[in-house]
Amino acid sequence: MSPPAATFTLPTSVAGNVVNVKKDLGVKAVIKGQAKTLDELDGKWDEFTFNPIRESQVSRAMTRRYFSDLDYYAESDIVIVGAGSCGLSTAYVLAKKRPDLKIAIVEAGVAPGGGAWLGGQLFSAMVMRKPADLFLDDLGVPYEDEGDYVVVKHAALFTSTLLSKVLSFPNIKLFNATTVEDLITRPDPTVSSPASIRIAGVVTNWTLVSMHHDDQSCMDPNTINASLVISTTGHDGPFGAFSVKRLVSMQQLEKLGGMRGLDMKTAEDAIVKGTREIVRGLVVGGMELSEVDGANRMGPTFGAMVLSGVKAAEVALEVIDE
Ligand code: 48N
Repeated sequence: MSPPAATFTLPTSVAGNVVNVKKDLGVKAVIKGQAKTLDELDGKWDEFTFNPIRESQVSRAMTRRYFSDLDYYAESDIVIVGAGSCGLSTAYVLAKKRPDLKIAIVEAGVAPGGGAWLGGQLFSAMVMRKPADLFLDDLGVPYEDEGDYVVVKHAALFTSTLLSKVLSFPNIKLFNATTVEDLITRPDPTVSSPASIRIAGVVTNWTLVSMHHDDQSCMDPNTINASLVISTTGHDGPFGAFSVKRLVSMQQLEKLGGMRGLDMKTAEDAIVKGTREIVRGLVVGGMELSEVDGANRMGPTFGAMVLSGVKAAEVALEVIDE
């Protein structure tokens, strides 16, 4: 399922020079004499030239697609907040299981991936304790088997593979450089206490705008309505643990549990087992959860992130149709 294709016509000035124009979104213009394979370009650099383009075509190619996506995902089935290892793992499992669902991922950073581009202390290798190797097998990421755990030779190999698979799904759109700066709420009719809410989407803004609300007024946000929000915003960073902190300020959570000291064995089991729907319409996973339950941190091992993502996807499919 993809947003409706943007339609536009090629300016006649270019069409005249084009040997073969295919009237589709990815209009391919073949100019006489160009190579047909990469190897054929060898030694032809003197007569080489790019196909013609007007700057307005580049601008329209970007803006029409972006705003068509923004319009299409304004009503999403699921919004995932945070494209770190947990959020991306959740997206991967959901998109595979339910190609019918419209899934928007909102990531504050320009670069998605969160803390999973490096192993620990800026080292490259990434450790995952079994059975998280099952996720790597499903993803097709090679690793060295060390018995009770496996080692991916570079964390970026894992994250780039996961990211490329997630971005290839037609029912997923990543809005990066975009921050969730609030939650859309509704009274929760299924709970007696009047103050109870259910989450019905997210409030977003360009991240650079979100970071300057103190020095510019009235930079109002945008919104995405969704049946379910999955928050995986991590335990630190400028926006870390966003949703659970917002639930405390909305008196939906009494207080933050506060992440405990490092204890790999305790932490990883707790994060995976604790992944759940915190309030109706909001599932929390990954290290953001440690701020709710006061779970220990696990440091430089990532098995709990991917399996928390697997569990968050399972919980989401259980509750989304409620
Ligand atoms: O990688 P993170 O920070 O979070 P997780 O939970 O996916 O993975 C955590 C993991 O990297 C660890 O911290 C490891 C295991 N270490 C543990 C330890 O003990 O130290 O990704 C969260 C993403 C980031 O990319 C943020 O930019 C993004 O969420 N984010 C947001 N995006 C949109 N709107 C927001 N409000 C927001 N807040 C954070």
